[in-house]
Amino acid sequence: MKYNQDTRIISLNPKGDDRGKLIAIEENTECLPFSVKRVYYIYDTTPNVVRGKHAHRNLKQLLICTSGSCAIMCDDGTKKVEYTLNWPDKGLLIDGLIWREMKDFSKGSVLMVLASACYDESDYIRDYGVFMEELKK
Ligand code: T46
Repeated sequence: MKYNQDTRIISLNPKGDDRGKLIAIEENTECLPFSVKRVYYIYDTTPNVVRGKHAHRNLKQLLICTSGSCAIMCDDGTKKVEYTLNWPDKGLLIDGLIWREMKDFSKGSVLMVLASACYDESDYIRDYGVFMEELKK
């Protein structure tokens, strides 16, 4: 297959003292194994909505639920794994051709995403049949 396929939870390292916690993330490290070209965040999500429902051909992303919780279903075409993001010190790496759906957003949740490339609609596959066909290439 000509695409990467990797999903995994990455533990981030909080620096804590009696004032609270702080997490710093630097690019091209174990916490963030790519260079960041874009940051976006999803908030004020409508109850019971399912977002995503697409794959990316080449994008690498680290998803962090900085507030509240949400669930991310990742499908590599052979198996589906659901990850719960419910703490700011956990990130979900999604690298390459993975179908993803985000759901169960708690009230007030904020899902922050660090991405390896600028927004490019041509990197999206928004049809599940096309995604399965692309996997065979
Ligand atoms: C992903 C999941 C986790 C932009 O103009 N620039 C951007 O960088 C992004 C991400 C989106 N947009 C526009 C495109 C749409 O008109 O914002 C609107 C909503 O985007 P979309 O429907 O793709 O959002 P989600 O939540 O379904 O998916 C997003 C990312 O698009 C996607 O890359 O992996 O979050």
